[in-house]
Amino acid sequence: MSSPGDYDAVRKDIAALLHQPEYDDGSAGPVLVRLAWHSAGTYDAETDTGGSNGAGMRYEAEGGDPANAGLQHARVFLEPLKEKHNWITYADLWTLAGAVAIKEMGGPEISWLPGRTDYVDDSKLPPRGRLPDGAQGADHLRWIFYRMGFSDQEIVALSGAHNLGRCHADRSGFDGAWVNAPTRFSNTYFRLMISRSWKEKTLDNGVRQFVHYDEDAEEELMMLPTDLALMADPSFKHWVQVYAKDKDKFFEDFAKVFTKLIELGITRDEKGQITNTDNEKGGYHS
Ligand code: DDH
Repeated sequence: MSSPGDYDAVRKDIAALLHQPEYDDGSAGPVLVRLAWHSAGTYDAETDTGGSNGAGMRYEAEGGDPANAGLQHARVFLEPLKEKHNWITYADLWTLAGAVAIKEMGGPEISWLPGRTDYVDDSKLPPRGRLPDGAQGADHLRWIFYRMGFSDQEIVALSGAHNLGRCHADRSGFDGAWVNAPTRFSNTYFRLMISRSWKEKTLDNGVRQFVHYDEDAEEELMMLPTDLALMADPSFKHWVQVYAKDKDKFFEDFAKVFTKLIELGITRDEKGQITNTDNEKGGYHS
């Protein structure tokens, strides 16, 4: 137990739980980043529905979306922390865990503010199908991310999260990691995207992805069709090239856009207090 509002105590415990020798590449970090992203990436600006507030993924309607397959691992990793720091909301814990994981894996500092509640407003529940489908192309990316209010540059910066983690055939159908060191945040994803030749491959399950085999790599590396769509579209490609060359610029832009992502649907007053949620109905606020 920590005192309510002691987010530094939670941050420390998140950092300490990342090391998971039995799991994937030895780290819970990537799946925690994906949990934060999927909790927020359901946002629709026009109807002001979805987003990280409410932590709707705890319930079947959202948690059972096939796009969220595998994220129960991330939620299970965090459960002991929720018990220990029982004053923090799930919505805050999941977004904070993503931010801390990025930093701990060598990425930029993500500025994070608390105050999300776990109150699920049924009228704000996102329908399924709001998260991207890796088998699609540039039009789909724009359709998904413009809905949240992101620009082409921001779409490319956000996609750089695929420096982390891997695809699991039993979760998404896709298989493999994008880079050789998938628990180290960097711009390698962009560098490999432009410098390697990617060959189409159909997996045994019928899923189509792109692969490259590198002599110094222990395994075949992969790209989703949506990843390579960034190279096929001139406006996206420009930013792929910028980020492949300039790691600092990528880190700076990624930090800004990840913060924007986890703030979608949240409005705050000048003190940082959330103003558009009913705090009486759930969760802690300082
Ligand atoms: Fe992603 N992602 N993502 N992704 N993503 C997958 C894994 C991870 C797409 C599809 C997939 C973002 C954007 C997109 C992470 C972070 C982010 C997997 C594999 C698929 C498929 C899941 C599995 O099998 O376990 C598509 C499509 C898009 C897009 O259209 C742009 C964004 C914006 C982020 C972010 O964090 C900002 C991370 C991290 C992973 C690795 C998870 C893991 O378990 O490892």
